[in-house]
Amino acid sequence: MSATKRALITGITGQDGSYLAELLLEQGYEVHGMVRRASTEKFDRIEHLRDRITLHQGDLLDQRSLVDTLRAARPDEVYNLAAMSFVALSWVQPTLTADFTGVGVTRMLEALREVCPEARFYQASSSEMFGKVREVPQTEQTPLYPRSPYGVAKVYGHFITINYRESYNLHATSGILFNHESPRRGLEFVTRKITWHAAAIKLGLRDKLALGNLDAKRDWGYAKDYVKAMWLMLQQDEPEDFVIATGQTNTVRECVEVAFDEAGLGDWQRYVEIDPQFVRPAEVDLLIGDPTKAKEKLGWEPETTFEELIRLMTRADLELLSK
Ligand code: NDP
Ligand code: GDR
Repeated sequence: MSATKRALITGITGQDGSYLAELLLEQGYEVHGMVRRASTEKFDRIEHLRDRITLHQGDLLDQRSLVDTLRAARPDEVYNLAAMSFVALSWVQPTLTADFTGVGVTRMLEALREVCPEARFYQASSSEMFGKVREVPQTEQTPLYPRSPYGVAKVYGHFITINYRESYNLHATSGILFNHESPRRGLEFVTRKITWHAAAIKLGLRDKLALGNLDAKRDWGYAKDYVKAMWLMLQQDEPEDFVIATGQTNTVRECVEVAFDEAGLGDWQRYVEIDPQFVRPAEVDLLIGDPTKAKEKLGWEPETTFEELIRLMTRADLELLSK
């Protein structure tokens, strides 16, 4: 291992990838990212890091590019964050989701086995794997029952990571992360959709916010806190899986209430309408995680409450849209 640690992040252009890149740079890592080609360059979230990171062209659908990326980056740690991550779209593109989000993990693990089997591997598993509630709160031992093509693909990625750890003795870890959000969250996810619309309505840029199921409950944390847990997991001597969550659950309705309050809009019901197109074919009704193991073994704890998170996101959107 070289004196300066080298990390490769797939999905570096995403919400988590950008925060993780910042964290690893602060820790003195040489940071490499894998990006896929697009006809327009959309590197908004990592623009401020561009001169401090090295980017490699690659795609989870293409084995050759994964091998070449690992050869070029020579990482000590690989964070596999790339995925088709929007649950609702996974019903529209189910096989593509399976290929990116599921089988893509095997491609990455195969490339790692070939090029750098000593490297430590992090897989971005998800609370969406719990799906239909079998146990409250959910722990590392809770049985999985995914409720979306995305959730099913993540279960595959989760178990192939465990299987490669056990079959080939890799330092491979799955982080079962519950929902985490930030001002960098994509606009299609419900928290950001709400905070953006609250700001837009306040500034007179929109009149209404159309949502689906207001009763769904999620355990929402702050992405910046959660990427620390990813890093801590790979610093463990033995690879193990961890639930990362706040232990608190809130409804989508409560998220609306906090955002509209922060925007100073008064009664949110005047602006919100229910649109069936945002109701899912099968819903995950309740997620609440138990992060005890992460607290005990990693010393990790969330630092930001749900209410602080939604308020900071709303303020960020007010600032963004005021410009
Ligand atoms: P984002 O949607 O913000 O980012 C996804 C990233 O994956 C983007 O960089 C995207 O690149 C990249 N990507 C997608 N498909 C491919 C592909 N075929 N080849 C290469 N790169 C690809 O997701 P988040 O940052 O929120 O999440 C990171 C990971 O964590 C994902 O795997 C997600 O499923 C998982 N997760 C997220 C949670 C959350 O609440 N945020 C909770 C639990 C798990 P591009 O910019 O080109 O689209
Ligand atoms: P989720 O996040 O599906 O939990 O997946 P999302 O923010 O999309 O939905 C959360 C809940 O809100 C309800 N909802 C709506 N959702 C969206 N997107 N748009 C709406 O208009 C709307 N109205 C109500 C949903 O039905 C759902 O119950 C996220 C992703 O980041 C995954 O990649 C990750 O694995 C999981 O979190 C943990």
